[in-house]
Amino acid sequence: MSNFSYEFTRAITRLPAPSIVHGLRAEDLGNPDHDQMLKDHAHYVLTLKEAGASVTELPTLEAYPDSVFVEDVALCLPEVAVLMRPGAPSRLGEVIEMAPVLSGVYDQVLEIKGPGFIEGGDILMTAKEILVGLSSRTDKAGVAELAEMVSRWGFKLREVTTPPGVLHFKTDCSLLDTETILSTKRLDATGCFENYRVIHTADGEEAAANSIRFNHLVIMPAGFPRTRDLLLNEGYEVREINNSECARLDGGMSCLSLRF
Ligand code: CIR
Repeated sequence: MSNFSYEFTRAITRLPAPSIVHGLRAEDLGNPDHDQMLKDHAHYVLTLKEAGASVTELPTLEAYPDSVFVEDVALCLPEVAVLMRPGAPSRLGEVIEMAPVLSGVYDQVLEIKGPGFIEGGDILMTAKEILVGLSSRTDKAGVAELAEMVSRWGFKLREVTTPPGVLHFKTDCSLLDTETILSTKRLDATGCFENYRVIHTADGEEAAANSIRFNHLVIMPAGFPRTRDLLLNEGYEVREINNSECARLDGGMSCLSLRF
């Protein structure tokens, strides 16, 4: 039986626009270098293909600086795609751009209508449930609307919290296999992963938590050798991608694709 939480056939990505220099960020660490980001993005897409993905590569959207972070605008379940309602006002228009793309792939595309807000970066699908972290971008009303919507396919949704100062729930965790989560210690300390096996990122390597499992590969940001070695010792097959530019905008591996 296939496992919908990390076995996928398709991914959607979007090329970073030159306007990426205006992307949102919690802290000013300097502007990302667009040329470097294009190289990293090409490597990311190639690695998704190595993992077995058929990748739909969308063109740049200059009007939306953060549009490379496609994960936040939709939730792609096996049966249905749900368009999100980003809590960042500058990102609302990205949803309208993604709608026709998903309609071309899915028989059914639903949308979060509000008044609540919810972003894909706050949603972690596991084999048994959908975890959604409240954050500065995702509120209770957004979670409730999604919970009601997906209950019709039998999905169980659990509302959890994101530690203060962390942009999205998945900034601090990722799914490694049906029972294993890679998490920062600060997120795990909230108790949200009690029913899972948890591997902690190495101290000082918290940014490694935003990785993805796509079929046989774990795709993680480069530069976190102790966490990489932990994963290798656990038997995971790992690929590392330079993430220096996305990191300036609080982005990591999960944000850069929709996977289904
Ligand atoms: C933002 O603040 O919305 C973007 N600069 C980064 C979004 C990262 N997305 C994600 O973690 N899923």
